[in-house]
Amino acid sequence: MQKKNDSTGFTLIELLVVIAIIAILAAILFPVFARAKSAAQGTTNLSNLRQIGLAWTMYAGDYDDVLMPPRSFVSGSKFAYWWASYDSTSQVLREEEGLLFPYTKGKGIQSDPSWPNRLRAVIGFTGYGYNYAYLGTGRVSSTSVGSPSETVAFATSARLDFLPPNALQGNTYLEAPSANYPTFHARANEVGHIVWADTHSRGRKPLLRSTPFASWQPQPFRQARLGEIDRDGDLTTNELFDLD
Ligand SMILES: [Ca+2]
Ligand SMILES: [Ca+2]
Repeated sequence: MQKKNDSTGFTLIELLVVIAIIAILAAILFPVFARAKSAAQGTTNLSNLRQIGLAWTMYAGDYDDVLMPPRSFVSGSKFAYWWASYDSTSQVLREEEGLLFPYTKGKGIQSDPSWPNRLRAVIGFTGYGYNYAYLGTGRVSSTSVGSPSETVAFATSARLDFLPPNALQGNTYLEAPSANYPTFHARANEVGHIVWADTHSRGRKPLLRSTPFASWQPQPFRQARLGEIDRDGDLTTNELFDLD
């Protein structure tokens, strides 16, 4: 005659061992999956930024080597920006009328698919910001950029909205350190991504502020992983943005 518990297959101890093994495997694998996801996110950003950088170079090629301006008048209350056109009267945004659209040959390059920001109607679904202060004045020749491989063109960018609910929003104009408003956004494994003026793209950790600056406290920016792109640690100089 068989014992009753033979037919159950597992003893309680065996079941507990199996559960423990599954728990250990999950603990090992989940961080791996999370890192893989972040790595994939970084790859998308690098690819998008590189295409934006190439499109930006082609734009200058078609306009007597003058680098893309911050915006271009279309008609009435409508302007074209690098990512889209926007009519402030009708509040209509058209990505296919963005200044870089003829060169990117498609929608979506201006957005980071892993960071679905749709919080600002005026800029739409964007994930990157332009070094507008130095490169995007509409009067800069591409030949006047002194060291293109050390000059930021575009980077992953966001901004803090200081109105409730203090959302983290897309930002299309990247600020240099001396502007005292960190907008370089690290959203993949604490790394942000940059396309430089020579169109090479790389990941980089933002310099996160630790002391009060202008009228701001550093904590909200640190928490949001918003920082600076700077080489010498002196935030009054913009050596990675300027034309020298
Ligand atoms: Ca500096
Ligand atoms: Ca420089």
